[in-house]
Amino acid sequence: MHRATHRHPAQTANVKRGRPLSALNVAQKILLANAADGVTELPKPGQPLMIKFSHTLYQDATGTAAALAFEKMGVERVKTTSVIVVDHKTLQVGFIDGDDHRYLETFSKKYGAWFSRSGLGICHSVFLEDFATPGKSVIGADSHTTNAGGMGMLAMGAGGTDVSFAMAGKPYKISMPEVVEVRLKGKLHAGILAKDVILNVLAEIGIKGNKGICLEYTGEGVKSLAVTDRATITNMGTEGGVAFSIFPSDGVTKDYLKARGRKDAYSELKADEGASYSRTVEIDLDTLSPTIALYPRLKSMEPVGNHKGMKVDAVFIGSCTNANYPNLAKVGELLRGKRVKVDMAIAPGSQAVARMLSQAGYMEIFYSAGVRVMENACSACIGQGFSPPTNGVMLSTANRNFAGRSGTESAEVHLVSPVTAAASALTGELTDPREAFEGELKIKDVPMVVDIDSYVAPLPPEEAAKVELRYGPNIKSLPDLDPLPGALNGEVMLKLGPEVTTDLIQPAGKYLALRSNADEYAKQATFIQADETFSARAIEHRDAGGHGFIIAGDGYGMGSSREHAGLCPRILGIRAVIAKGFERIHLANLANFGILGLTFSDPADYDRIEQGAKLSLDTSELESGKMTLTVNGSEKISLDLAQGLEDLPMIRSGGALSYFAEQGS
Ligand code: MIC
Ligand code: SF4
Repeated sequence: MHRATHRHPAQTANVKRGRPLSALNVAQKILLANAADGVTELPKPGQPLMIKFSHTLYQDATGTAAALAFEKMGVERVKTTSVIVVDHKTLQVGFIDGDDHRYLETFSKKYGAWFSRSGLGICHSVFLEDFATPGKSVIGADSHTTNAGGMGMLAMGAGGTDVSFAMAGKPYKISMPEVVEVRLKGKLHAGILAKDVILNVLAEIGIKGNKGICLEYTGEGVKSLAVTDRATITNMGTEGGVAFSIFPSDGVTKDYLKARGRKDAYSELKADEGASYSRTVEIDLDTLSPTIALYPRLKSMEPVGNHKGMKVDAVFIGSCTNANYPNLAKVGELLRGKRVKVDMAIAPGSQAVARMLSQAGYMEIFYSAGVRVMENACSACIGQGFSPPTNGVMLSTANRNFAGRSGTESAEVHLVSPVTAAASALTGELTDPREAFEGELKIKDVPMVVDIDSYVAPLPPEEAAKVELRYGPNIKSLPDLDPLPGALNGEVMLKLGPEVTTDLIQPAGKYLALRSNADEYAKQATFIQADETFSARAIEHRDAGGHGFIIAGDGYGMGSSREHAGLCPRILGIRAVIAKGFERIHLANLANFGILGLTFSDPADYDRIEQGAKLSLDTSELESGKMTLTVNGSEKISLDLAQGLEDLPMIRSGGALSYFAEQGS
């Protein structure tokens, strides 16, 4: 039998039926519309729901591993509208990145995906411009895939393996979220951007403990927001850890699609009269002020005024969050006829944005203001160039400011809106943008640049069949992972505190080049910032037959969707992570690579295990969801399985790919 016809374990989940709902909100409507065949009602919050995604997205940092996984699935052609974008690894110093790009291009041609070459833009920006479709759904191997929620699309991030399964046509299991309404009152005023809105939403909902919810934006304020503004807001729902965020699809959406030459993609999406929500958060746009998210990990969201005068060494304006035309044009208006006092770089979100800036004359303004214009790519957002100096302070318009992500461990990166960043570059210190202009901050209107021919379009099946995949010396196929042993016996290789990010587990920056060579990536980078002896110790322990454990606090695996944060520790012999709590995407990634995710039944027991402690765990008990851990031969600690029971067969078999292969044999 053909392998692709077998079921991913996620598929076998029993979809529990809830009560039929009469008046539906937008989130419920879109979930129902994209539910897998046979699902006619929504389950209760927390219960599994199978989604059949219409679109999938890969980028080049997570995409090579995901593509290698897809290859192993033995499927002839993608079953979704698939988009593959080169945007992260664009430094291309040496052959490694170029080889990855060529591999992804041949992969796209062979399997029927759209391909966007390096320099054409950031995956979420180009996806919004040319592919996002109201009412449809996308799952992407990048946590900010949520960006397309601004278009009224069900848009979620996941690990690359899960995205590949979706691309192969498999339904994907989500946990039915509670729908939280974010009601926007009033309208945005000059100098206040969508970035300030989302930072204030995050201040309201917090950045932890939100994985069971999704956010639906409602209220009169919605219509004053452009599609790009809406996308900024849904993009950064990820920083709050929510499953997804969604805006309705309305006249603003229709006009945007029309301007992009895609009017047929429009459909209306609105909540039914009387639709209800699990709770409501109200944001009054009229009263918002420019906001800053302090380093690190969006520690707190505060009015810029609280830190006015903070000295700034460098300013970066870019990233999928807000490097769109209206925002960058506003930056142009602020800089018109002036000169910046500190190093400043701008990276437009896409080539279309860059061309519009150029046509409107803003590129000339940037250059004459002394700004460095970088590539239309992720660039400094992911430490690919423009790293700040030692102990430097950088203002960035990106969505994340994890320690070390900028490429400079000692630097502090604070997150602000593009106009706050530009106003501060003019003074050399944190500045309220409203001090830098008078009136409305009007921008030049230019027609949208649409260049669909810039993509490599999917080849017809007969031609695709002739394409040969091209690898390179650094592209190594994914390792075979052995099954879970009946008992785990080994040491705590590392004990960590709360909020361990995937950047701490598996850093990007200069290590990004190694994404297609998991063995080397594991050896050189895993936990390097936490403990540079980690990988050598883990390898020694693994080779001596030990099973490695990680102990951590709450929020383990927050941040990026990168599955290498599961795969690389697994290669180094880690078989279980015991934490006070996990983030959604990372927990799924651990399961996909056969690593057990376990939580303390009593969180206080975290204090009873030290690094180096000898642990043993009988894995035959796992099906009960509860188990007893033995510490140093005698002490007992009770643990709960954090992953779903339906994930166990996959974890037992060593991970998603081996499970899939077993099922197909
Ligand atoms: C990020 O912003 O951290 C990334 C790089 O886009 C990641 C994906 C990755 O780790 O490659 C993400 O957000 O998922
Ligand atoms: Fe790229 Fe940064 Fe967006 Fe991630 S958050 S996709 S690195 S621009």
